Parts: sequence; structure tokens; C-alpha cells
Amino acid sequence: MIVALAGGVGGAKMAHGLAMASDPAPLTIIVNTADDFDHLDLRICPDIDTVLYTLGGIANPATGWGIAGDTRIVLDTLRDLGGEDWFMIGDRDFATHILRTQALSQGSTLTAITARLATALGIVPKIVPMSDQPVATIIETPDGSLDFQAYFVGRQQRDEVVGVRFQGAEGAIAQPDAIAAIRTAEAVVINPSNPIVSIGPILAVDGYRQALESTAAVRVAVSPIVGGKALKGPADRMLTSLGHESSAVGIARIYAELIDGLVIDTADAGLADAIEDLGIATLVTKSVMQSNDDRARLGAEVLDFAANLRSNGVGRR
Ligand code: FO1
Repeated sequence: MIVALAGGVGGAKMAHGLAMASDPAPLTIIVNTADDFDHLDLRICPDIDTVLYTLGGIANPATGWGIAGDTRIVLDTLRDLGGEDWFMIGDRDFATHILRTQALSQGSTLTAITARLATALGIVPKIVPMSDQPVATIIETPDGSLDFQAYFVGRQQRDEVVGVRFQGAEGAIAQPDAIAAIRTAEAVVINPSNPIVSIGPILAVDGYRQALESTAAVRVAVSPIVGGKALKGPADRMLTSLGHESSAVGIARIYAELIDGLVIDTADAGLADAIEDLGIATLVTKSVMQSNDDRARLGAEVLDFAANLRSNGVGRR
């Protein structure tokens, strides 16, 4: 069993690469749900949908989120009628949110409706929300608090981030299948997602940190920072404003207690020694995923890296 922790577009691309490389071994992808929100009376789960669409082969290649070739007749009509159109939902994407909202209102769990959507898209790996209870990321800025999507999409990440909270995380229950998968995995991969707002919420739910600390799996992360910059999104600025270093070393320090190995890009080869000084093995490779082939190759390299560490006695705590 391979387990991946994912959020955002980078996390979904890596999940796709791991799905291609791990087949036929079982793969469980644990997905951040703290970006989820209610909008237009619909429950929107962007990170789950990005993983679903990416693994289902229908993601919009230009954005990484949403559905390829989707139209926006509903959204444009809503705007013409005086409704909200700040959050781009395509016509086909609307169907996902309608089905999910209906299922949740009829008593389904987020886990169950996610599995149903995955089956409908022909996806084999198990896609599991981090929790069935709602958790919401709140961004603290010098001008006050913002809901995550208001910060991310509404204000295009232009505010300085001085704090981050995960509302509801204290009361949320870690998804039991996710915890069981971490406990029994051979390898756990922390995908190249934003460590603060994509992986941070998963680790904030009671049970995940403990499971990662005690699993016999080899645990590797893939750095989302290359050459000091985030490949997508505000992770670099967020790391700096929150007092971390925006570099692969900064990522290694954040995950230090939870990982055995870190995959870094060739652009950061000079940082390998500093990361190994923290007791973390490194794999230096081309980590930027531009094509499907890049995803499959990186997925295979990450799994080989974990297997090599395992054969050298890493893991098996
Ligand atoms: N990101 C944007 O930058 N603008 C959007 O209008 C937008 C709409 C959207 C709709 C559905 C969906 O599943 C994702 C969407 N995203 C949009 C992406 C999303 O806000 C972010 O990728 C994540 O929440 C950050 O990981």
C-alpha cells in the first residue's frame, strides 16, 4: 500500500504520477478539505475535485483545476441576473457540486460521495477526504481574517499572510481509512503541495501526526519549492511571512519530524548537504511536472527512492 497526502494542483499531479507508477499496488490519496466552502448553496471541495479530475483524465490543463473544455453558461447567466461570478465554476463542474451537495443533504458522508464520484470517473486509487467533518482555513492578514477562497480567489492572494488557522480541526475526526492506510503503508508520500495550507490542515487533525510518527512506512516528501520559489500559488510568500525559509531546506525543517527523505529539484542540488545534516535523505531529480510523462517518471522515482531507503533499514519504527 502506498499513501499520498495531497492538496492543490501540484498535489494532484503527483497523485497522478504515483497512480501511474504504483499500479497495480493499492494507492490511497488523503486529500486536504480545509479549502472547502459553501458557495451558491453548494458544497465545493476544490482539492478533492482537482484530484478527481486529474486522475480521471479530465482536468483543465491550462489551470490544473476545473474540467477541460468546460463552458460557463450557468455562471454567465447567474452574473447577468445579478448573482455572484467571482468563483469560476464551469457548467460540467457544477454537476459535481450539485451531486455532492444533494448526497450530503441526504445524509451521505463526504467519503462516500467522493468514492461515488471516483467510481463514476473510472478512478482506481482510493481518494479519501482528510475528515468527514468540515474544517475551514482562515487566513489572518494585517487587515483582518479572510476565508480561504476569499483570500485565494477573491483577492488573488495579494494580502500578506500573518497567520493561518484551521477552524474546526480540533473537533474533526481523522478519516479512519486514511489512518489505517498510513499505519499499514510501505511508503507515505507528502506531495509537493503548500505545506502551510494544503498539508498543514491534514496534520492539524488529531491522529495524522501520530500515525505518521509511528508508521513502519518510509516517509518521503517532494519539495513544492524549487529555486526558492513556489511553482504555483503563494507558498513562497506565505512561508516567508510566517517566519520559515522559502527553500527546500525550509521544507525539510517543517517536515523534519515526519519524513525520512526529501525529493528536491536539480536546481536545488546545492542544498542536499544541508538537508542531510537534518537527518533527512535526499533525492535530487527533475521535480517539475510539465507533462504526463514527467508525472509518471517522478512517481516512479519517488517510489524507488522510498524502496531504496526501506532496503537500507529506514522505516519499520
Ligand atoms: N482557482 C482560481 O484561481 N480561481 C477560480 O475561480 C477557481 C475556481 C475553482 C472552482 C472549482 C475548483 O475545484 C477549483 C477552483 N479553483 C479556482 C482552484 C482552487 O481555488 C484552488 O486550487 C485551491 O483551493 C487551492 O489549492
